[in-house]
Amino acid sequence: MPEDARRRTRDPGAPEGRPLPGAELGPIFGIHGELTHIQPLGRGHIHQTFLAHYRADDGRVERYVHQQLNDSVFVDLDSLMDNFVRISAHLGARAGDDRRAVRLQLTADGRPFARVSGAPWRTLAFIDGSRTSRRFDGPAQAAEGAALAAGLVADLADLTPPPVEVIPAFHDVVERLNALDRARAADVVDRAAECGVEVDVVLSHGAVAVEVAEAREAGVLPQRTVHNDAKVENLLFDATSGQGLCMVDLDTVGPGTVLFDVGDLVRSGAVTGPEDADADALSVDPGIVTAILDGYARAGAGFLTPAEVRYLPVAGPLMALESAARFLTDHLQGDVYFRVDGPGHNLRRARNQIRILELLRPG
Ligand code: GN1
Ligand code: MG
Repeated sequence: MPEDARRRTRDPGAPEGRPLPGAELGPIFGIHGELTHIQPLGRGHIHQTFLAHYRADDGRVERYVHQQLNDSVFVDLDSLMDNFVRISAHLGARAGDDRRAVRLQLTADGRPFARVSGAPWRTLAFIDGSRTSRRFDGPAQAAEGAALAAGLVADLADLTPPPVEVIPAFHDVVERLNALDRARAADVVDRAAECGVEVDVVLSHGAVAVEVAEAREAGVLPQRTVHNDAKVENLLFDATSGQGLCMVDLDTVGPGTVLFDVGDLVRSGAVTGPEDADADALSVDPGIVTAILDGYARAGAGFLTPAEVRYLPVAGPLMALESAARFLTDHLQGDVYFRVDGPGHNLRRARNQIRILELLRPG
């Protein structure tokens, strides 16, 4: 291993100084080159993701993404990776261009993930010349991003059998609100007093969750295979042209309503700051909200029902509400789910999402 890679055995940005993976991963995943550089990638709250450079004998550099999977969040890794294999293969066959789909790099002995010193790891091919955004830079990019999300649903409509739901009731927003109520009552880390106002505000918005749950139950909002984590950071764009390439982070792809994806696009893409920015500084750009909703309706015209199109404006408030409830619940439970940079991080995220909810639903 070159000096550079050997020296960087700690991630300086991580509060716990988490170790960087070393040269042992390459051979496990059938990568023959020499590891020349490795660094943390992205801002995911669940897995730990790294970008690794390998130099082959002929001098060519190939880049791969190594991910240490969080198996306390995804407890059934076999189902997770069975979904992943089928979804990525299906999308890859559709794309016909290797920059337009995530490609899984199997282990040298043909498995989708490997245990290394007890920890589960998987590897993906890095998509060259791609970039991510934290939010949409204008209506054109918003429409492009919405088209990627609608395109994914269109492409997965004929994946049979459909992917299973790997985290049960993941977007059951009514249950998320009940869980928040229970977390406040249990108050296991003695934080309920400091965030009682926030909990009350979140619970006061429950009507939108009930409305959507009823529409789903009645079949007014059909069940489809959707992404289920369509925040803007999970969209890849061409670094030069800005054109949409594909969606990444396919772990939650499974049953749901299109509102989950549209809502995540709105709550993450139409706001002026990141998910943990102070709430006071935030605003929502109505032009971008419109571009997302119109862009999704246009790109999804081949499959969306009139009722789904009618419900699209509810998506942003629904997912901001769910996110606020989840961050607040995690704060009340002692920050056991989302990665945090210190105490209060989840509370800041929750306040941010409450602000977005209020900006999207004035009055
Ligand atoms: C998590 O893994 P990441 O950071 O892309 C979470 C999403 C949340 C998101 C909030 C499996 O996504 O549901 O919306 O954080 N994923 C899981 O940023 O819980
Ligand atoms: Mg994710």
